[in-house]
Amino acid sequence: MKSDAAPATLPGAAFDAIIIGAGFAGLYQMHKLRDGLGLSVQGLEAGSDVGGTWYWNRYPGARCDSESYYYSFSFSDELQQEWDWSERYPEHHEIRRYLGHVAEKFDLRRSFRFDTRVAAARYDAAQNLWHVTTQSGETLSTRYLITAIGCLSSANVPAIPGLDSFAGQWVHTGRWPAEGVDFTGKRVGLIGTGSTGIQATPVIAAQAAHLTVFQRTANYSIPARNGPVSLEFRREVKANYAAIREQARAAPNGHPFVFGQQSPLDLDEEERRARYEAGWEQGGLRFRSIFRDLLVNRAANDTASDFIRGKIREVVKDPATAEKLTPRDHPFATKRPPIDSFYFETFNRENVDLVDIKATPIEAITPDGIQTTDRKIPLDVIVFATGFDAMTGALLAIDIEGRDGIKLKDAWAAGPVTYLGLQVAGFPNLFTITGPGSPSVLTNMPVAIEQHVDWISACITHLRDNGLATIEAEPEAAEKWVAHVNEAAAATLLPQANSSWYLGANVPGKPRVFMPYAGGMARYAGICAEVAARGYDGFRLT
Ligand code: N01
Repeated sequence: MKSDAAPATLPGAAFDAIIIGAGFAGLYQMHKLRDGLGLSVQGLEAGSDVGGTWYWNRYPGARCDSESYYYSFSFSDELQQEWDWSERYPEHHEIRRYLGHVAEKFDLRRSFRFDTRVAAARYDAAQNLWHVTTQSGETLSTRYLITAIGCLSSANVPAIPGLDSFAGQWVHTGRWPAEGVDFTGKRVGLIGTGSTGIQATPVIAAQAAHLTVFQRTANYSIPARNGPVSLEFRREVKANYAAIREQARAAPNGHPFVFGQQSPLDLDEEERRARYEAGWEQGGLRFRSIFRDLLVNRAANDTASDFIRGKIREVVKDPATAEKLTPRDHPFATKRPPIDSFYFETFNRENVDLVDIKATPIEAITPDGIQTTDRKIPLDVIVFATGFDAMTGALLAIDIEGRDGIKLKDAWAAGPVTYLGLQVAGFPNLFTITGPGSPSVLTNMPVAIEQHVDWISACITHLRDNGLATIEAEPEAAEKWVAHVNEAAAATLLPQANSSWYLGANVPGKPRVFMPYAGGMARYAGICAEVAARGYDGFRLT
């Protein structure tokens, strides 16, 4: 069959592909399909510009926890050679500038419609097309539908009684107003102490008249040790980019770090402490890779958890506050570990208070503040750093209907079921970039995104070259994959954090299922490559 056989069969108005989202994933997918394969592709994006997560997350202190030199695309050497990062951890403005530069360089904006939120998508078996309806009621048709909507994009605003009555301003960190929020002279309440709350706390405290942090679960955090990137470092990185990228792809989590080969249990107390101290000084997520077994051996993990608890006691001057800030209910790194710039130090400031809302829960929001079971805290601004309906929230916010009228929300009523995190049985030609069941949030995201985009693009090329028009996951393959995802999680300590968003525990009523694939990025990429090499084993191609 001719290589362009499948697209030629499409009715006139239908696109070959629609991509939802213009973040890292959507931009690269657009480039690959439009410029690489020559398909007709339409992008749809709810924001007013490119950026994805970085378009929405503009809260004070928002920066990436991956280091700038490897939190970027690897697909274009010209791009990686011409771009200069200014800091060890890129700040949100700088990442938006980077993605804007990518959009300019590859002329991507012209293929996206902005301010266009997708409301529904329906598979039409007779035509083998997806009909995609926007919130404004327009319907576009396409053969392939690709979601590039992010894993952490559906903001979780807790249903606290009285929120509507609040007379001040309230904001969610993942929907930060582009014009910013001026905290000068204000009494601010911040709810949530995940990566976001931990990044925002020191910056808000420095500006506000007073900051009250409402903590439900105490968290481990490692100092980021942010700072400017030297010219010398930049040169070295650029000279070695190929090797750095290869190392990132070969690593379990997409970070180009060498994991320690030892267990902390192999060392005596003094040497172990010296290693942890060195890791603490170096800062960042590298701390996790000092030893090989922190995420699989509870006794090994206890040594890291104890070390961090000791640091919190050293840094925070008031012992009662230090105790409240000390995590005891989950092992280190079983929830996504935050990294910070002077988070624990911030609780030594006169204008900062900590409220433990496990001990004294929030009862209500009143017109002038927050009422806990213990007292009323008057506030001018409330910041919700309460995270996201992770991994499935953004997909289920679209009314997706597959073959025979089956709705995605019904297919996933007991938790997401995917094959490789890439496809769902009953939803032909729908690809979910970094979908549940793929390593995604357990990795440095651009590595996971590039692997998915490359796989999907190669798959569509295969269909086209073989005169095929449909790919659909087999239900049995999806069931087996979910079992494997569960096995992979069970082989680690990750499921021990029972309040983790990896499990959906942060959203009331959400099924408790460990959603990302914990078997490692390199292993996962190998499985995907094998599946393709075996003629897309586990998929039905017609
Ligand atoms: O969200 P979270 P996040 N009442 O879910 C609390 C990525 N990220 O936005 O732990 C009171 O982690 C909740 O308490 P608990 C990164 O992958 C990346 O901080 O559920 N409190 C928790 O303390 C990260 O993991 C970067 O008991 C409530 C907090 O709110 C992910 O995004 C930067 C509550 C939410 O923490 C999400 O991080 C920032 C309620 N009803 C984030 N509901 C990078 O650098 C929730 N909480 C790339």
